Amino acid sequence: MRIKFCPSIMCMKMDDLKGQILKLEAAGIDRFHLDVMDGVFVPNFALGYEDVKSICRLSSKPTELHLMQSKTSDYIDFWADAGVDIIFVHPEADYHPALTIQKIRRRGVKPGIVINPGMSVDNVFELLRMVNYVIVMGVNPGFAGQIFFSSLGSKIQRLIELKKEFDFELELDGGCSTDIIKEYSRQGVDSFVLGNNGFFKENTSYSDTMKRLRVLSGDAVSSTVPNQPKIKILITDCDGTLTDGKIYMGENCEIMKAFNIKDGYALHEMLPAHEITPVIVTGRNSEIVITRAKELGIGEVYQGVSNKQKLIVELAQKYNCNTKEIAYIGDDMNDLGALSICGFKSCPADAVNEVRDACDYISPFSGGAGAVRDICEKVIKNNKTILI
Ligand code: S6P
Ligand code: MG
Repeated sequence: MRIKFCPSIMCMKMDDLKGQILKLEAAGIDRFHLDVMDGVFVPNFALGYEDVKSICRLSSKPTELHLMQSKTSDYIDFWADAGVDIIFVHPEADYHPALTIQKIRRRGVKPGIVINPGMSVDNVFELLRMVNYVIVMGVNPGFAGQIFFSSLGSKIQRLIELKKEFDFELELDGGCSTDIIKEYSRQGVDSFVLGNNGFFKENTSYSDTMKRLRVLSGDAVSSTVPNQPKIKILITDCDGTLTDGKIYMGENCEIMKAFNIKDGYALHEMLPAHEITPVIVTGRNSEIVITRAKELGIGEVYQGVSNKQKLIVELAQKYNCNTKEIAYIGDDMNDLGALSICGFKSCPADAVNEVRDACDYISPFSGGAGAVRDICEKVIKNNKTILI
């Protein structure tokens, strides 16, 4: 799923509300985060009814309201009337948070809960079944520009697991620096509130910052490289790319690896149908790779390759093409040289950071979990948009 980015209106220049909203939308944000603070639940004030109503009217993107307000339950109709799409409440603000959630849903608005740094998942466990969204606060609520609590990792991990069972979207709010976004988007957090940390205090334009966030969170926006020629060869590494990187060893030293059927279809059917030659290049040696390649009809398999970059130059000569007409998929440090000379540089979501930083396209899928299929589709799609 594409990561969602939700700029916090509170951190925006308020002297040009309409202009800022339009700029943010043009930059590719996903929804607006609107903080309401009542001076009681948190020691600060932010956004009133008329502000929220204007923002909802001006925005063509969904709006999410983060209510930092005591007795939230009494105000659900009031806020729903302002036209928001999602309402987040702090469970501790009401005696009966489940009732508040019901009230939100009855108004046709999607409910969410917010878990403060000092509150545990166990306290809100039953509510997780009732909501569409869960925010983990990275800071104590009330002010922008604070630093993300470093102790939240296990709480976030637990919610990443629970969201599969309860089907909610998991968002982080407060202190979402680029490092935090990079780390947690890879782990499975779905959305991030953008404030002073990773967005409004950056020196680049909203558009450029959004592009950078999309790439570092593994989203697919920068997959078309300017002046990219058509791809003729797609080279993939094996371990960690065509597989999940694990090697299963039996007691008699027999080794097993798992390949993904969807990746296989792309290499066997889709690439040849689009005149792209699939190649496997790996640093290890294994009969398993030969067997799998045979099954897929891949004639070009190079194993035990210590210098992948050199091999790519040789392959380009053999196929009478430029290395810019080669796409490469790799996941680890020994792929960096190869990636540096290929025209389309890509990796699975769980590639090491150095490789992710070097790539044009980071698949949202991990190695062995469909990354190669996804990248093949991307390359084929890009080829179709290139005329020569
Ligand atoms: C904080 C509020 C947030 C802030 C956001 C700003 O109480 O809930 O939504 O607007 O945290 O982000 P940053 O990067 O300045 O912390
Ligand atoms: Mg907030």
